[in-house]
Amino acid sequence: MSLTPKLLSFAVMLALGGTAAAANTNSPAVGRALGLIQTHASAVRASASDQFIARDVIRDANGTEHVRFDRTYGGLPVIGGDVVVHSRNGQLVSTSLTQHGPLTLGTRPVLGSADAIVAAGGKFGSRFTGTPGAELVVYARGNTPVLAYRVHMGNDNSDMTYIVSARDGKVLDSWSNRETAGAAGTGKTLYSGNITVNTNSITGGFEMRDTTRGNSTTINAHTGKTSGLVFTDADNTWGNNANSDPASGAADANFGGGKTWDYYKNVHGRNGIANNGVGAQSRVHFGVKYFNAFWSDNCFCMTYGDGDGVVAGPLVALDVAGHEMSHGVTSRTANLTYSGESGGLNEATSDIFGTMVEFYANNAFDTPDYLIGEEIYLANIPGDPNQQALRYMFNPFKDTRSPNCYVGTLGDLDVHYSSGVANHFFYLLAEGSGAKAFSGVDHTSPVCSGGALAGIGRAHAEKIWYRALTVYMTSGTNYHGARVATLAAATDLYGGASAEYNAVAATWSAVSVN
Ligand SMILES: [Ca+2]
Ligand SMILES: [Ca+2]
Ligand SMILES: [Zn+2]
Repeated sequence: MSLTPKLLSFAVMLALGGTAAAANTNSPAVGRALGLIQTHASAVRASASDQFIARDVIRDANGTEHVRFDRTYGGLPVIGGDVVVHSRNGQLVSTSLTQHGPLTLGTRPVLGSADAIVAAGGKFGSRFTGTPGAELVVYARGNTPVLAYRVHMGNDNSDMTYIVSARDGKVLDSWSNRETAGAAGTGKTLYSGNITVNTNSITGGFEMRDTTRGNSTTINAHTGKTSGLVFTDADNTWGNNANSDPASGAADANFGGGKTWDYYKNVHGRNGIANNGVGAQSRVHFGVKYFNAFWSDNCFCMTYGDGDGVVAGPLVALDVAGHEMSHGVTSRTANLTYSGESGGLNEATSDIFGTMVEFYANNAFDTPDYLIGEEIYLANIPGDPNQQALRYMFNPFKDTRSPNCYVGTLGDLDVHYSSGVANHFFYLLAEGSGAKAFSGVDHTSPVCSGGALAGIGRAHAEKIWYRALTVYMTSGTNYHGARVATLAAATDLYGGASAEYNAVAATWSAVSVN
């Protein structure tokens, strides 16, 4: 039987599903993917009774589209029937799914829903609260799809789903809705107070694996230089807010990784560093007195040293985490070469987004500012207006090495200093020039030429930089090219005659980039 008539119902489902589904399911990519399902029914193992409801759309920089659908069969949800359609230029590239074949089963149950609830109660016990719900579904996770009831049953301590055969009442599957969403533990960090860490239940306790963020893991390198094992814990309370417990710094790294993931997801619609939903690994306690942190594309991981213990503690502060992970974003987008002016722009991109992650998290113990790495300096006293930091975006030359203003020889400097001009640009674009304070720290920012600047706010400035990075910058972009790229981004986002466009132009000129 042809799927053609079903296209109409696809369209209707899409319209109805629009508000409940993710915002990006309004994308035209959904229509294209539905068209591909129609012409490639066997690739998604579709039957004539199937309908597909878009749940997520990811579009890569190269135009490749990944549209995720849930499936229904005769109007019943199909558990295990979800599919991702990967396409490029309107052509099917591949599909991702686990359903073994097209569904052919009947949808008339032998048992009623009350029978299914009794069967589930045989597993859960009688101490459930409220009225358990039972819904007829197709259970397609096994080799032979069957008609079943999905029973939801819970109390204060437990929240369970049972799959009960609609033919004979056998409990086919069950899972805890709390565990599949990750277990929420407590992290006692070094720099960010006590925070929630998403972990994973394992036999005998928990592991530091965030199942809600692409299975990001936190690894203990045990002062070695090779990889180690994932942190585990019996009671899901991690660390003691001090270095005496190695899990404290792990909690910081986990927190930084999680906030960075959430920042890119919620502010920029990016699904993980590589935009593929896969979480990165964080490795802490690397080496002995190692005063650095780095991102590696090879291991898709961040590595944090413990600092020298004299000037600095472990480099697991939130802005450092955001900085390192943003190198991964850059490498998968503009891929700015890590030398010369493009290298400075690469470093600045990491400082910019590391700082935007700090503002996004808005943590009470690491309040937001435009300093990089201030939390790791052991001599810093909270509230002191003069904090020591690795870099100062509002006035880069405060470190006596990073120029505030563009000069032709900028590209000869180390990339951590040639980043200064772009950091300065971003600060001025977001916040404006002159005297200002964040978290009690003086942020007075000078201009190199022209009059005072007002700033357009962080929310627009970060969008402009992200679009410039992901759409217009390339590996060889220099400072002039960054000006061109951000102007193009501002045009796309706000219009060529917008206040934002004019501010981008004036702010680059204010740091001598023309
Ligand atoms: Ca801070
Ligand atoms: Ca900071
Ligand atoms: Zn860096």
